[in-house]
Amino acid sequence: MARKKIALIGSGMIGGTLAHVAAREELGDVVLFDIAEGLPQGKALDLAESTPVYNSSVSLKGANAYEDIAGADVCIVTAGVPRKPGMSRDDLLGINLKVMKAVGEGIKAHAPNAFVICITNPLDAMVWALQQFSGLPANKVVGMAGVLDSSRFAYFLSEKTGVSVADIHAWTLAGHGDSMVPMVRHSTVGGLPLPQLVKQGWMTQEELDAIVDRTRKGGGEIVALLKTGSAYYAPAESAIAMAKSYLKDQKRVLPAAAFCQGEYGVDGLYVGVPTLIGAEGAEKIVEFDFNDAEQEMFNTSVEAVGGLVDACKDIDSSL
Ligand code: TXD
Repeated sequence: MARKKIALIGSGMIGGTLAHVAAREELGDVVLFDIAEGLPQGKALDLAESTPVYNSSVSLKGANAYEDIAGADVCIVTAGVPRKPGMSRDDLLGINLKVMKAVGEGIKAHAPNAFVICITNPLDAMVWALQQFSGLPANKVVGMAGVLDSSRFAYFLSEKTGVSVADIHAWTLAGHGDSMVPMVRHSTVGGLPLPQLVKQGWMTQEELDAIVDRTRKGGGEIVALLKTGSAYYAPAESAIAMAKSYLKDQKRVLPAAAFCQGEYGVDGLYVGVPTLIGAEGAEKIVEFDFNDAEQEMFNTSVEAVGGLVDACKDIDSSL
């Protein structure tokens, strides 16, 4: 069987880390693409020079032309610009929307059969725009945010309880932003739903509330520490988990931004929902039972996503 091909659109901090992990895990040949000249070539060469050390047989190549992503099985998109001082959220939206247009057209022309994972912020709106611009089927385009947010939630729960992360299943759903919804009743530590942990004295309600709050602000906590950028190790690992589930048809159920068509009462938007990812892409959305409070938080988050998508439509009349 021929090696798989993984195209990384954007070769910045997350793109470079994605290439490193993909090479170490021998997921396939890697093409690092970027508009910056030299950056993807330099990272690809540095990484290629490391493959003899750990005996990885994949190739790594840097590229500035979309022709080089031809036939990719997976495209992971991190291309875009981060928010700079003085720039509004709308300014960022407009700039990254243009980037999604270029990337979407590049994928449509050269890798129309790929499974596409978008990471660029604002995530839920950018993955929607990328699907529109690429014209790929909605089940082949997903967004990564929930695996990361849920992993942060799981890590904080592990730190508090002393239970291995292997025995924690944490879920964070809805949009990727301050209104994300950590699912307290559906998340478990050693099989126990979180409210039971509180009842049994593993932690107080206040401590659990603080973990939920820290999860919501997890991205900002890293930005404040790094000062020069945002998180990249955990985001890259999260996208690799999604790519692997597709490439190996693992059929894992992962929290992903998937295109909802009636699920959870959402129609025509991408939001974070438990998604079965296999060889057909996003194969099925798993529907948790929500109580009224959970549904209300979910709806609030979905409204925020809808607002961003409307802003995209206002900026680009072709949408
Ligand atoms: O959970 C999540 N979804 C996220 C999202 C978690 C963390 C970070 N998240 C977002 O990912 C972040 O807000 C950014 O929008 C992306 C990528 O983050 P990264 O840290 O990798 O950003 P960099 O280092 O700035 O890299 C972006 C690269 C950079 O090399 C640019 O030259 C390139 O994107 N770029 C482009 N590449 C191709 N085509 C175009 N048009 C383009 N424009 C910029």
